[in-house]
Amino acid sequence: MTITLYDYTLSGSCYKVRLLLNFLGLSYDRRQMNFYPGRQHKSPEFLEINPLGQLPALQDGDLILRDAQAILCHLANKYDADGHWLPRDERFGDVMMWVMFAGGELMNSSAARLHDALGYKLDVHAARTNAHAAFRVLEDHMTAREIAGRKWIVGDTPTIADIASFPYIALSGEGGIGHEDYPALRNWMRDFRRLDRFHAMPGVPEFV
Ligand SMILES: N[C@@H](CCC(=O)N[C@@H](CS)C(=O)NCC(=O)O)C(=O)O
Repeated sequence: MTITLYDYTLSGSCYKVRLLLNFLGLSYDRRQMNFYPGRQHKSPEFLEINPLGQLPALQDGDLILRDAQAILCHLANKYDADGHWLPRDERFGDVMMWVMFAGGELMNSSAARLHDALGYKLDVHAARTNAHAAFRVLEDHMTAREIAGRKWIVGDTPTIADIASFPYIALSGEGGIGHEDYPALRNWMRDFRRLDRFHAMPGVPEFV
């Protein structure tokens, strides 16, 4: 079965999907989209794939999916038989809660970055304020997890909750959102970047 990722290298949302594909060791066709300045994600051809005109999108056989979080769930459900990345036990709801948080509140960090990097017209002050509020929620959670001797958002091993949350925290400096006030998030990002098969992107280098 061929997997095709409609991708843009600098997109943190596409990066979520590349991370899981890499962790799972899945090969895939990478359809590089000219997001900027070409706006290929708004072309009639791509709107047939995703009528929202957003990246990423994924085709897996006959199935076409949009939304990074939905794609992570699909890939983990289909290709991660032992449930490492999406546990099917009592951790499931907790993982999904944080995956939704990554696709919701944490996207304020993406908005601030799009404003600063690509000149998107939006209320960047509100985006930064909301991103900091979201970072604080995860910082408090990860501080409690550290005290309990745990490294990951849920359970004892990384899950798609960590994958979905990582990019827009790691890239937030590009939207004027620093990590100074978030020591537990800094520790968590360091551990994430040390994972086997971790995949870098511009702005998020390999751990050295
Ligand atoms: N809910 C989507 C949002 C993805 C998203 O915001 N993608 C950006 C690129 S990083 C995009 O395509 N923006 C174009 C637009 O919204 O018009 C997801 O989480 O995958």
